[in-house]
Amino acid sequence: MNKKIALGLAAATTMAMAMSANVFAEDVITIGFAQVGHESDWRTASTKSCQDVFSAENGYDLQFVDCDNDSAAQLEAVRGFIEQDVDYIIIDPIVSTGWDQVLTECEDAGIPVIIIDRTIDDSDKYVSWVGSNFKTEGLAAGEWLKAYAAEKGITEINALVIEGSKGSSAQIGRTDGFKEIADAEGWTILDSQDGDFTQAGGQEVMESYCKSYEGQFNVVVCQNDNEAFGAMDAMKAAGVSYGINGDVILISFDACTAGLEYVITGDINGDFECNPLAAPTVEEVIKQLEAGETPEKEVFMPEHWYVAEDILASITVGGEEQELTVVTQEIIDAQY
Ligand code: GZL
Repeated sequence: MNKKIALGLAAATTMAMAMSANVFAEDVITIGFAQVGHESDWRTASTKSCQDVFSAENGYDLQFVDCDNDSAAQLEAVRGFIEQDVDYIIIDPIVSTGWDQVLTECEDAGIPVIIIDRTIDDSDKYVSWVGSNFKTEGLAAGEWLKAYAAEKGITEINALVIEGSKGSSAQIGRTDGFKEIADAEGWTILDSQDGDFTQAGGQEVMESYCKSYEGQFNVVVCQNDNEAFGAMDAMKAAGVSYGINGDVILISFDACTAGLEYVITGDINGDFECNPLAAPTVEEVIKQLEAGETPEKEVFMPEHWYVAEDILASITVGGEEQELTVVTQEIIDAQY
């Protein structure tokens, strides 16, 4: 082959590769994801769900920011995504307020925003929210405790609550839901403090509770499993027994794998699931938008109410009968 033809072919090949790369670049959907942080097993599963779905192999360029439970950093991350001119922004809002200004900036930049998990309560400038009803989770925990106490012949409830990160919709909803049942049933909530959804936070608050309320409480409500792990360590150190064979009924939320392992052993009496695996549903929302369709404004994740003992089949939450699930190894093996 003469030199001129060879050079021409090489140039054409280079052009074709550049075009295919360019075509690939245009086909890639860029997503900015401002995640709460890395405070819990639940959060780890939530992050993994997004990273698995929005991968390069699946045609995405995921710009991930771990905001380390810092609201100012989260707003800054979102503004960074606007500057990068990403195609979509996903936010799991650390707290539920202070969002309208930055969401207006996203709207002005023509970038659709999808909220996952926690809610934003002071703006509706987003396309969809995919998450859980936290008040329902709190109501379910209260309704379960009411039925469980009746079944066990427990007539007096003196509860201590270890709340999640103050101002998060998960903390607000679970607190309000459980308190609604407590007030209706005349239970006493001796104290309710912020454990920040961490194991260290749960342990610190429970250590303080064991000193301040020694011998006065028979229920501990932890607003996530990692707080429950810390609370168990603190109660053990203080000589307080808990679980199905203990003096204290222990209630938790999230139902992560490690949490359910404590349910099957009877250390946690009831664990109210909050499903972190939102990414496949978020991808469906993005595909609808790519196709010019209008997604649902709210999409609720499926959840289960897990218990250690097979003594109650169901509870009634908000007038609706809801099944209770006794934890098995098979359930644990399939959990997130
Ligand atoms: C609730 C989620 C909460 C989990 C915690 O949907 O935002 O934050 O319950 C996590 O484990 O830290």
